[in-house]
Amino acid sequence: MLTTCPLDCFDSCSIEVDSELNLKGEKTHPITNGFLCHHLNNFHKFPRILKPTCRGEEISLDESIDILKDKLKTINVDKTLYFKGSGNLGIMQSVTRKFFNDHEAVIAEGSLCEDAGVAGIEEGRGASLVLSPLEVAKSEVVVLWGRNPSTTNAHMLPALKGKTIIVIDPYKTDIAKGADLHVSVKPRGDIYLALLLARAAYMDEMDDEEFIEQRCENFDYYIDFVNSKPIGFLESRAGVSLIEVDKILSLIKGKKVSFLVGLGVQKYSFGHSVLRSIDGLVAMLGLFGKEGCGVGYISDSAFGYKTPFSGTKSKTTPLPTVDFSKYELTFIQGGNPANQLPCTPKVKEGLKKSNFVVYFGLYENETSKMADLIIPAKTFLEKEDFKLSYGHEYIGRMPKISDSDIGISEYELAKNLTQEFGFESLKSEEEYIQSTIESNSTLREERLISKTYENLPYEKEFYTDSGKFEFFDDFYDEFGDKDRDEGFYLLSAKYNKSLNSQFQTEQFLHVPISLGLSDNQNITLSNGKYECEYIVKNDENLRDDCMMLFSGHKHSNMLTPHAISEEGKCAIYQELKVVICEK
Ligand SMILES: Nc1nc2c(c(=O)[nH]1)N[C@H]1C(S)=C(S)[C@@H](COP(=O)(O)OP(=O)(O)OC[C@H]3O[C@@H](n4cnc5c(=O)[nH]c(N)nc54)[C@H](O)[C@@H]3O)O[C@H]1N2
Ligand SMILES: Nc1nc2c(c(=O)[nH]1)N[C@H]1C(S)=C(S)[C@@H](COP(=O)(O)OP(=O)(O)OC[C@H]3O[C@@H](n4cnc5c(=O)[nH]c(N)nc54)[C@H](O)[C@@H]3O)O[C@H]1N2
Ligand code: SF4
Ligand SMILES: [Mo]
Repeated sequence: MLTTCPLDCFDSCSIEVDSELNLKGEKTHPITNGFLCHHLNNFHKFPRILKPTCRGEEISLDESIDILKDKLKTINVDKTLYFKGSGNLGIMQSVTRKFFNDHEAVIAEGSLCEDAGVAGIEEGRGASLVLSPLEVAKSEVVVLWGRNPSTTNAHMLPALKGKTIIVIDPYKTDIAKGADLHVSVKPRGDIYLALLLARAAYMDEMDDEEFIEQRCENFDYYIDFVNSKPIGFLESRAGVSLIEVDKILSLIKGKKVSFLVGLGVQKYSFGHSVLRSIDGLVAMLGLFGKEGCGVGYISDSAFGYKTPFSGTKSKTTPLPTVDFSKYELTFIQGGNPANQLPCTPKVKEGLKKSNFVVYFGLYENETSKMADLIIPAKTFLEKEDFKLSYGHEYIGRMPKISDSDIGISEYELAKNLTQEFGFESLKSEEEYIQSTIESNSTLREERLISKTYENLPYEKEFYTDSGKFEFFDDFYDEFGDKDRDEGFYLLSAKYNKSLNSQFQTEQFLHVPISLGLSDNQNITLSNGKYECEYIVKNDENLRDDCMMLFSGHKHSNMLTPHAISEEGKCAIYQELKVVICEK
């Protein structure tokens, strides 16, 4: 049978499952091309939670649900919090949100991931559409800008073969090592680099006058704004020289260029402006809506679709800075906030104070260890679902393939609670799934795709009120005006054997060789408020002003800030610098 990988990943692989539940990539799927990655190749090896527990004691599934119901009935809805992570991106995962919305509990809303960048994209383009590997394959040049597909997007790699590759990343990634050009931008410097590129491209008359005239708004203000920034200032903020800028421009001039932008560029308070600056450059070059061109980011997978479960009766609280201590009942599904939320000292303090924490998930993790009640989930093979992709146009069905005595599905749990509380009954799973698929899908060679991609992205329109691309003409960088020289940027990147904190994580602090530290030595870092000890690994791929932790490291968020982006309610992991504490 066929299903789809549930994980938070660009590729949404199509999977063949045999009668023994062995998983293989579907050979004829245009994106999956017959291979899966480490996570799904080893899926059955990772130990899952088998039994519900309450304060450490094993209980039956019915008992666990009775305890949850009792808490829901006795605790005030204003003191009840719903928090959902991104462990499984199936549409049906949010059915529990519907229950908590009907119950009028508080819903943690916002993003640990891409939403600062999305906010900027929506300001300029109106919607964040996918740039599929099938389109990237038609490019002549690919710019990997704060994105690392060899780890995070393996099914993009075939599309990069034979192309001119430019990597813009403070870390020398594996692809950067073999690239035509690697630009080791200063962290937080991408907006200045985008402006510098725009300025130099304009001087070189690379602006696409026809495209700008017909399809864009506000170009005159934009170019005045770009030209008002002194070149030396832009070079120093970007950490990139005009010579390197000229090299980039000479490689992309007159070519079909895809810009694949990742999380790296927007882990900052002004992340929305960074994406807007990159989009501005690309629009000025006239590279939207044309074959083999455009900007691809972590896109809006549900664009054009009518998704169920997004009721708005409830109050909300911003997810990246949620204060768990305010809640007497905290329900956490499919996430690991005690590891993945910024500023985990504060998160853990809050979880300790929250009277009753429920963890509904597949694996033991830092959060399950702090939970009062643990309810095991079913795996994606054991429940009905389907998935839209943020990296390509194909829609993935996820039918129930096997039975299991372990755990409960999100749908069954929500149905049970909905009945108990006398709320309007849920529709059948099939109804939710079918109506969502029908709301915006069509067939391409007998496979379901999103109708949005019958045309090239933005070929016909931008999705702004004017229908045109809107250039920006200002931004605010508070941090940039403070002392930028002291301490180290603490980068965070994804690890090839983990999916954030799931599966196999890595436990080192990567440091630049120039520091002269020894491998496996312990050092303590501080962000001015909290300190944390780490084990060192020398890494020749780092700039001298950077250190790096992989997402999922047990202390990856001990020193990240309790703060939120200016736009998009998004976490901003790299806003602060850290210093080494002298012993
Ligand atoms: N194997 C694996 N795959 C994954 C994941 C995983 O955990 N493991 N996570 C999935 C998820 S949730 C997401 S959101 C995607 C993310 O996918 P990506 O965006 O590709 O992932 P990141 O590793 O967060 O960031 C990419 C690069 O940004 C660089 N970077 C850091 N700071 C800056 C900066 O200031 N400027 C620039 N230009 N670059 C910078 C990092 O060095 C890194 O190489 O990947 C998904 N795929
Ligand atoms: N320092 C730092 N922090 C980061 C990042 C970073 O790069 N650096 N990346 C951020 C990003 S991009 C993201 S997307 C977030 C991700 O943060 P989280 O959403 O917390 O993701 P995971 O760590 O993958 O934890 C997901 C959990 O979901 C559970 N799960 C899996 N499948 C199912 C299921 O079908 N049902 C249920 N109920 N549970 C399931 C598993 O038990 C797993 O432990 O982290 C963010 N945090
Ligand atoms: S590459 Fe991504 S979608 Fe494919 S199996 Fe791995 S995690 Fe799943
Ligand atoms: Mo993410």
